[in-house]
Amino acid sequence: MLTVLAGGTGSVKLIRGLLGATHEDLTIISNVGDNFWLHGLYICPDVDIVTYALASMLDRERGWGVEGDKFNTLSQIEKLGGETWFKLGDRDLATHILRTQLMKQGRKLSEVTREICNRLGVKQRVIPATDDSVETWINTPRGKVHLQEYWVKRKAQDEVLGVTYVGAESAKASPEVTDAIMSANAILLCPANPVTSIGPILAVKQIRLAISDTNAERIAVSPIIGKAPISGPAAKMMSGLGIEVSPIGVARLYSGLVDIFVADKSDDGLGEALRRINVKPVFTDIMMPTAARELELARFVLRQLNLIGQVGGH
Ligand code: GDP
Ligand code: FO1
Repeated sequence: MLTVLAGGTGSVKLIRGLLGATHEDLTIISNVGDNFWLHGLYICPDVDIVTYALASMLDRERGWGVEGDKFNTLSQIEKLGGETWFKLGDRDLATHILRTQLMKQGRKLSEVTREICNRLGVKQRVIPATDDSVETWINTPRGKVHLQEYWVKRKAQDEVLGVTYVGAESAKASPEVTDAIMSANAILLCPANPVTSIGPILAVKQIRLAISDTNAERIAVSPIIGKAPISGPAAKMMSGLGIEVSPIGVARLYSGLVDIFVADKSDDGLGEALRRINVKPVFTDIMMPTAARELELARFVLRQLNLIGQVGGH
């Protein structure tokens, strides 16, 4: 079994590659830090991005939402004077409506996610990191705002003074999460925003402990090449927190939780510095602009874990 820690848009590129590269039993532990309430609905962007990708219905170009979705409801919400900064498509809205309804009946997020995955024919397990509320809030000169307000509504224009995972202190790992970590053959930390995607997962103490204690081999793929992320606000967040924006900065954040660190071949001068952080550095092309590159990087990762050629690995 391969257990994967995932955020959203960057993570699903590699997850899609893994789907094509292996028959390994995949379990995805999904970030919940960017979940929020809007229009009375509970929106779980990263859980949905992963679910839609596994159901082959993710809009590949945007990296979020349902492919070919229409925005009629959003247009009408605009006409009626509602908030439209977060683009919820018509079919995407069905997920949020159903999820909110089930949660209001007292069902846990992990149960509701399982139900939605089943309905969409997803065979892999998608488990939200926690059923408790953990929200990523960004401290800016204008005050503290939820990640979605910082990123989508205000388009990351504010300086980042700090990041807080509200609720993480008391949050418990979802049932099955610790088991998925302890009993896995390997753990993969996807190329994802280390502060807002992997950070909130690791902020749940039981999860961090399990990853630190497991006998599974642990591998991470860098979301940073040189001194810049491939997309998104990771650089602004890392530098705002005083973290070096480089593969080294990411590897330090994952210190004690990762055995192998995959960085871009253009960063192969960092081998010695990575070894000093106690990770085994490996270098390859880590950009995934096409489905073929997703597959190739997934195969590379599986080879590092000796999972290709085993249990159905192609
Ligand atoms: P988010 O929840 O939408 O921010 O998505 P993630 O956290 O999963 O992904 C964002 C991160 O993935 C960013 O830091 C990007 O630099 C990284 N990323 C995006 N595309 C790629 C890619 O093709 N290769 C690698 N290695 N990282 C990528
Ligand atoms: N990201 C945007 O930049 N703008 C949007 O309007 C937007 C809508 C959206 C709707 C559903 C969904 O599942 C994700 C959506 N995202 C949107 C992506 C999302 O905000 C981010 O990728 C993650 O939350 C960051 O971790």
